Amino acid sequence: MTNKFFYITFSVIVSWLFYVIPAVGEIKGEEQAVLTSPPEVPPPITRKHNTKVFVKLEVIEKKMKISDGVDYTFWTFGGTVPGSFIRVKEGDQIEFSLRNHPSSKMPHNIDLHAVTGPGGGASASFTLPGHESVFSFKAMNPGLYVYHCATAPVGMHIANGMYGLILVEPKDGLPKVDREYYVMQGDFYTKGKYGKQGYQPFDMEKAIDEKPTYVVFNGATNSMTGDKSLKAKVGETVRLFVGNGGPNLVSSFHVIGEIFDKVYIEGGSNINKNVQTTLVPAGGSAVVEFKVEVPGNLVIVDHSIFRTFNKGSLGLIKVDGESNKDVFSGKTADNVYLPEGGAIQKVHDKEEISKASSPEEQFRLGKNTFTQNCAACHQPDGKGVKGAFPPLASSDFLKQETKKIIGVVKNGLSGSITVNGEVYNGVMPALGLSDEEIANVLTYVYGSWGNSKKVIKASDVKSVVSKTIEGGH
Ligand code: HEC
Ligand SMILES: [Cu+2]
Repeated sequence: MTNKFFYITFSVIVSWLFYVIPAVGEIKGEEQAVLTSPPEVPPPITRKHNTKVFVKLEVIEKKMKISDGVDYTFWTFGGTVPGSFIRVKEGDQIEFSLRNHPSSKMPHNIDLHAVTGPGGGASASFTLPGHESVFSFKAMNPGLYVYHCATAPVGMHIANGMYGLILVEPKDGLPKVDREYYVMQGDFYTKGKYGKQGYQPFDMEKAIDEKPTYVVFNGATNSMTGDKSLKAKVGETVRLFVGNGGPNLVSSFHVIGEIFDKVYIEGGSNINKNVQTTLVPAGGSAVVEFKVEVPGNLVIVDHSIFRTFNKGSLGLIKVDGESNKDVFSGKTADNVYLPEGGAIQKVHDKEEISKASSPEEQFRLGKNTFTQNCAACHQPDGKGVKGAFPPLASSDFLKQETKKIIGVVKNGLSGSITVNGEVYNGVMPALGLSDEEIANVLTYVYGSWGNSKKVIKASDVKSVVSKTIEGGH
């Protein structure tokens, strides 16, 4: 009796399995993959079935800007660094064709971390200039995967920009969001120092020593600032597909002014919630999601922070919309603070500042403020750093209305500006100085290095509207 029952149950299950298993893997029809350049991402996949997907990717070696006035020979997948974004569905059959442009000097190949098979397809895709290789694979595991060139010397091919991301969407897709962007970090090694103008060749020694000249998102400094900033509106949800091509550094990926509501750790299926900074290894990825609640600039950085301010790992997300004072008030008070004990020294300083009635006194105090707050970027001699921080010495920018210049120091500045004929497209943070300090430091700046010798009063500073402070933690 019991045996018979088991036998019947068993045969029902077996026949059900035979029915279901082929259906799961079944491939219906075929289509061309939509490929996009960073920071764009192909649209979500809406079909419910698996299909045969054709991916055609072209390797192009070409000269492009790595920074303002600095050219570099990149080796690219699809003409951009990082390479074209590829989006398929778990269970899809992918026929991959790698084409190496006839003008290339090198053979190249591709190792896709999404491939289950030897070398991720590397030897199957080894391609000489003017040739095409074809191989196919099944997207077995959902996740966000790095692909890269794996032709010797591998480090050099990756260092020249040969990497990108392929997303294998899970069976049931990803939750709907309002915006998706593609952001990939990489470290670069040039003969000349950071910002050194003109053509800069690859420096193998620096690469071996793991001492990058540039650490950037999407292949160049300022790839996502000014007009190229990513965009979002208050109330929207944003998903960043984050990758790190390396070749050497790991990224402490962080967005200043946001908390990641969700992180798909290492680009896999596990989700961490409420994350401030997520580690993205070289040759690894993460998917981060957050809702934007207040307007302003969110700053994408590698929180190994010298890389951000001195090597280029900085991007912006411009959020437009209504402010929400409940979520973030902006500065609501600027009071005198005189604790007991600290009083003697402080009272003295305060008196000095408010007492700085003479321009000479303002100049002297302003020099201190400059040394402590400005010199790190604009340099002690005011000459700045070419390609990164504009000069204040004999700056033609300073000839504009004083109101505008006060606004720069009070509220910060971003976007493209021209100073003495050089274009700068960086971010100057609002430093939270008092009106007196701003008056003094500008009196010092105007009074130095061949500038116009204007004297700025605290009341002038007070009359300039202060905007929501951006870029702070
Ligand atoms: C973290 C680096 C940094 C610090 C600190 C900094 N600046 Fe700037 N500053 C910049 C950058 C970058 C720009 C250019 C912004 C752009 O291109 O949009 C700039 C632009 C300026 C400009 C206008 C351009 C010019 O060259 O005339 C002035 C004036 C200026 N800063 C003054 C100051 C003063 C005064 C301080 C100190 C109170 C200061 N900055 C601190 C980075 C900095
Ligand atoms: Cu290559």
